Amino acid sequence: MPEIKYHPVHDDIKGEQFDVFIAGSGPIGATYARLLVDRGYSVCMVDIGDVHDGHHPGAHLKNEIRFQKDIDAFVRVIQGALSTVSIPTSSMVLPTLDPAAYHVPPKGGKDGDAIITHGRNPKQELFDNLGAEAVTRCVGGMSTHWTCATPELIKGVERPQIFPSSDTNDKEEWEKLYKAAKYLIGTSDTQFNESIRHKIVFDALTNSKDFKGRGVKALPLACRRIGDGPYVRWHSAENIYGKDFFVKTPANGKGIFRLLHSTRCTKLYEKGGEIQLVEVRSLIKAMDKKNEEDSDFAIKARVYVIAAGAVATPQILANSEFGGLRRQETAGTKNVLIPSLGKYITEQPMAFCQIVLRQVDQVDKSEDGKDKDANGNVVVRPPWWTKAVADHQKAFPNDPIKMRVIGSPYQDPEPQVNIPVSKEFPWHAQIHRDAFSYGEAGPLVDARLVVDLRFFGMQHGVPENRIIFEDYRDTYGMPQATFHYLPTPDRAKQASDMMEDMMKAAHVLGGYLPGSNPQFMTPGLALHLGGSIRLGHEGEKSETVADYNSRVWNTKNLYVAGNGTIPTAFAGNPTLTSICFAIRSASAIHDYLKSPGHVNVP
Ligand code: FAD
Ligand code: G3F
Repeated sequence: MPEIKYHPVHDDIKGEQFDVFIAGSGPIGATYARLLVDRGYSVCMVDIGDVHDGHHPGAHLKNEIRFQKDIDAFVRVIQGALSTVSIPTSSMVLPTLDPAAYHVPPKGGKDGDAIITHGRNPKQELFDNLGAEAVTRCVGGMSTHWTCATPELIKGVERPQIFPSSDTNDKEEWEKLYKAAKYLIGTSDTQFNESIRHKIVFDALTNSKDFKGRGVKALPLACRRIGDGPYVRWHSAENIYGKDFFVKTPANGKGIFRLLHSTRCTKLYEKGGEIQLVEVRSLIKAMDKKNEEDSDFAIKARVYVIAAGAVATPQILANSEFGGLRRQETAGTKNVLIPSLGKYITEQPMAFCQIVLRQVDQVDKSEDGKDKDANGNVVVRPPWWTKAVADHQKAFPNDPIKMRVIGSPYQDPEPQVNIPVSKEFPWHAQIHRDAFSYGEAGPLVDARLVVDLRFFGMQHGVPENRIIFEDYRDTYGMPQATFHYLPTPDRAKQASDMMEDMMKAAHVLGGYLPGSNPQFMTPGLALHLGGSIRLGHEGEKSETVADYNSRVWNTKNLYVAGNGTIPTAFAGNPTLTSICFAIRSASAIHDYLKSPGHVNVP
């Protein structure tokens, strides 16, 4: 182990030994921090990214009024936040470039000479890439701009088994974990109940022949409506940290918390299965070339948690030479600490389209003065609906759509409907309105009438599907990630069935928005990469990275966290389940730290 000198970026942490070190400040790192600091431990967290808002570290950016009034404007925020992981240089050949201009061969020179800028990767092939897989680097991670969909994974179809030999224990454990996770992130499925569009979509699907009995329900979302008005507070890592978490002097009984932003977790040093210390780099200090050497320093802790997302977590472990490097694979992985690092990855195939609602003319009384549905049947509208329409008509008598106006005090909340995963239909459907890096409604139609259909399929882990790290470096100086990923034939067939199902749902609701016809999205766009640091049971050591407490096999004090830990095929959004694993793991860390030989907490 090389000698690393302690280097004080912040004087008060010079040479200090923390109980717990955490890499990554997203919702999963936040879960560990909150639970361990609340139990009295000292925690040092580093994040490679910057803080957007010093008063509210890790806050959801969509809470800005501007985006609540115009959700489409948020598309640019998401696009700005995401950095694509691996872009094949062969996709960048420009045949029409001026012949005299500098032509770089698509594969670069020798591997070591390749210039990696913004994810361009000479080792990445087009055909087996996860071309849209991306990372976010900022305090709060992806939760600063996520959709907040927080469903449970479905037992028997997607959910991993923590206790495979006892159904009862397994069920009880998951109930306990999901309850705690929902509390921490603040999930609810009632915040869009009083939305005309939500009810139109919900009723149309529930009453249709294809979706009756499919368990159509409100999409569980981590958010709260502000009063009974049109605006919503979206939750993020900020809510997990909780109030007054970043104060220097902790409340009685609570531990110390230090966050070093713009600080890269570079490498862990291990001896005899025990992590001795972690090397980190202050990226701010390193910006001045003359300080570069001084910008690397060490942090010492009793326990190390790597929660840097499903790509950067294995990347840090690979940079520590624990496994996952192409060089090691070529040499044979027998002697590496984590032979399965980055293998068996999963990602969700994704189908998408947008429709323009058909039924909106029925939002108010028809000409004979009675409320009627699309088939002309008389229906009784709930009082909040009739009041909303009456208020709207009073304020906007000339609006041809008898519905509340988006962006006005009469704003109608968006639809947030979910068709959950089942054995027969193994995909997760969101029929809603949300911003992503695509799917802007555009000015051609009244945005009130547009509904997004996002269907997420699943893939199980196979060893050939993997993320592997090269010797050359990405923009942040870490080993460049390459994907080798193809859907298996059975799951490919399921994706095709899922597309058909989405088209049926679209047909129930309206007509396709021109330009947003049914399509498969570039693999990786779901941003639900799983399996890169997967959990397993004693008998599964050779195909997994860590046990069900998230402790890396053959180590005493190294834990991994995030969606990469989920070992099963899943279609639902994974973050809630990753929070569950973090809760379970934080509890195991507490047991470890309070055991003899470790710090004693009350
Ligand atoms: P991240 O949120 O990715 O955080 C990882 C952190 O690690 C980052 O802050 C990063 O800066 C830091 N980091 C990386 N490398 C290093 C390093 N070397 N050293 C130090 N720090 C490092 N999921 C859902 O379940 N439901 C949704 O509705 C949903 N919607 C989404 C919508 C969008 C637009 C996007 C982009 C994602 C969405 N996701 C959703 C995914 C969700 O945001 C992630 O699952 C979740 O944020 C993962 O949490 P995490 O803490 O593991 O990782
Ligand atoms: C995903 O990462 C989220 O989980 C979804 F909820 C979201 O709608 C989607 O991205 C957008 O493509």
